[in-house]
Amino acid sequence: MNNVVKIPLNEIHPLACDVLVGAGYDAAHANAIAKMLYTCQLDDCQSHGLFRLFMCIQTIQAGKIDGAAVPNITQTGKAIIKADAQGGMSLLAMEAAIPQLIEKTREFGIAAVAINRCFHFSALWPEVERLSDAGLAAMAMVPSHSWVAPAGGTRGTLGTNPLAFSWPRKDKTPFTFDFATSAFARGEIELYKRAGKPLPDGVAVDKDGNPTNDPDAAMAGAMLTFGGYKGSALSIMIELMAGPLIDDMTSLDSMEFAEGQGGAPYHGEIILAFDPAQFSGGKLAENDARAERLFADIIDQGARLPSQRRFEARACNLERGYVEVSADLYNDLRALLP
Ligand code: NDP
Ligand code: PYC
Repeated sequence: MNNVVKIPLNEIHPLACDVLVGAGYDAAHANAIAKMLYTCQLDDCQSHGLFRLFMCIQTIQAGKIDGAAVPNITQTGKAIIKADAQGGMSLLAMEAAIPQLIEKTREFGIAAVAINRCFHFSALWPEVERLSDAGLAAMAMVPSHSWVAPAGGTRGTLGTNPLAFSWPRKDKTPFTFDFATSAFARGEIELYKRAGKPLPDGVAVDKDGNPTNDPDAAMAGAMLTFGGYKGSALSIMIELMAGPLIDDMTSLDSMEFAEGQGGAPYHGEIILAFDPAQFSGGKLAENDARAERLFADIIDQGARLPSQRRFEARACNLERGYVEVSADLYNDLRALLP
């Protein structure tokens, strides 16, 4: 970033809340969204930090979301907890369900939350890290809109479909990854467009199916999955696990539901949690040591673990007390204030 603005940490949440409440979200939703944006911005996750305020505002302007929806949690005694977001943003439903997910995972060894009927705009790593903070391993998946062509195809069928995983580590930051199964997240292409930068090869094809490096042509055409047919298969799995498995929409359904309007996709989300104490038959220390040997061997050869950049960014931003965003983004964000 060339021209940057420093935003003090204590100004991020109020800035986001003022924008969200001004746009029509109630205080509970605004607070949950602002917390998520703060968490991502603190770790320099630019595509899903404060930048996502634009998507949140477009979503409410599109008129389909209920900015005051109260989530309904059911099947609380079972290993599969249902969290109906009732047409609101996903985050309040997620927050309401996580404590029960932790409790049921400790009881049964494995449990899941199916969030239904939610609008979804956010990164998944903060959710799986809530679970690894509680000593559990966890995975989360969501579809999005059918912007992404399957391997060998030319038109959007799949979503950008992120997959997040977190593994708890004693006295250390967890092993976490969280990435779109498309070569680039849509948010990342939007940031390239804002910066006037060409995309690298292999990210998208234009509307005629030809490779393109132009962000506008990519968004009008079809994005590509990462890793060819392998990413494509993972993406299809996510469609199934976070769609039909939990009685909710695929990315094709979600795109249709949007009727051409902008904003966050509307669909479901699945979060799975695993209790290492139960899976390992109580041999936790022995198996923690096995996992640590694996991580050590990776680091020893000069490779880095996913999330390492993020944890370093967090430490740096906490120490200096501010985050940096591009001046253009900051000005556009301030223009959203009522
Ligand atoms: P990135 O490609 O930027 O990074 C994905 C992961 O890979 C991160 O965990 C990252 O760690 C890690 N990583 C990056 N480089 C390396 C490396 N050299 N060695 C080891 N690990 C590495 O992610 P995406 O752009 O695909 O996704 C960004 C965000 O967008 C995600 O949080 C995702 O949840 C979100 N998203 C949300 C969607 C939704 O519908 N809600 C849809 C699509 C995406 P680090 O952070 O430390 O660099
Ligand atoms: O970046 O692909 C993306 C995305 C879709 C919905 C929220 N983020």
